[in-house]
Amino acid sequence: MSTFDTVWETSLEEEGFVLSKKRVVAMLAVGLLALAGCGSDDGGGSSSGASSGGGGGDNITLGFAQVGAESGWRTANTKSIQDSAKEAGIDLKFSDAQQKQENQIKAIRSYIQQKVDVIAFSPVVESGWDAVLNEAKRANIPVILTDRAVDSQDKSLYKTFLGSDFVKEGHEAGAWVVNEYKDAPGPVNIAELQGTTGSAPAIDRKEGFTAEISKDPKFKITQSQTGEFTRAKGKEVMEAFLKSGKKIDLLFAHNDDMALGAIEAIEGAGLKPGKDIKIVSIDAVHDGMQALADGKINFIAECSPLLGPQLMDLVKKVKAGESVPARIETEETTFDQAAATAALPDRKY
Ligand code: GZL
Repeated sequence: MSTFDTVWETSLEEEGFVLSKKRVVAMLAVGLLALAGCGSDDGGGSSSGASSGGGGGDNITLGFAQVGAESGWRTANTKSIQDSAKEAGIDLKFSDAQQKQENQIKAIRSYIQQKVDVIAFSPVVESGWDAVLNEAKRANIPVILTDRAVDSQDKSLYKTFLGSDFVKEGHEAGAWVVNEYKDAPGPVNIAELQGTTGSAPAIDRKEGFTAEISKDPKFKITQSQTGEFTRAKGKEVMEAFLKSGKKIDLLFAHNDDMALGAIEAIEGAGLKPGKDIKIVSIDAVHDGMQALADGKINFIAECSPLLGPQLMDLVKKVKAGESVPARIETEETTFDQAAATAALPDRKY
């Protein structure tokens, strides 16, 4: 009889349980299998459980703290991450912070307590991450930034950044405006729907756009406010812009969802979006591309949400201790009406 058997039999008799060992081992096996499928404790927002599968992940557990579900872009980004984790055989613990930084910080802390192998997240805003990222560093859990960046000066707090160049997207949108109005005498009155205040895309897109239009003083941003990257808020703020009585020649929306909300407001005011008020946007999600093809939006700079496959490759490399580039930017393009019409049938999101 093995030592285990001796200890096992002894402890059970002392406890007064009369259970055959076979039955107890079977019960333990069932319990262990049930534990393997249990969900995550994200500490905030909503979460989904481990989604292992696919094989090849060598039992890697990734904790991902998502911004929220504020836009079509975010929905596509979440799907890409969840599908890619399954495909890569990586166990994904996922949380939705509902656009609140405190929920993302809680989620990261819960992943540290659960001792996940890697943490990845899209920081809802640029600032306020050093404390929790230092906690991950002290716990020897590597962190990958996806989509949005942080403004920390300590580059040792994360292994890499995977995402877009938002400043470039702003330049692309602004350059289209400068070209579109090259023969117009001016003034060209611009309303701006900014993304989430303090977020990297909002800060950087504004920087790039402003750099382009300030090449000619006829361009003036006469109204600018955050629409929080959502359709509802974009509509609400655009209604206020329209009610201000200030002339609006063009709307610059930091994402398609706010542009789509603004379209509802413009049509509600009896005006034609894309004609009475031209619209320039960023993302190129399906509904934005449809509005572009329909002539209600005039130009979109693409921002790809399909970061999942690259993220999972990075997770495996980082877990294996391999070196990875400090910054990995996604390939993107721009669309006018003809390009959107041609691209729509094959769009994945
Ligand atoms: C950009 C991403 C932004 C999108 C919005 O990478 O962070 O957040 O442009 C989304 O649609 O809400």
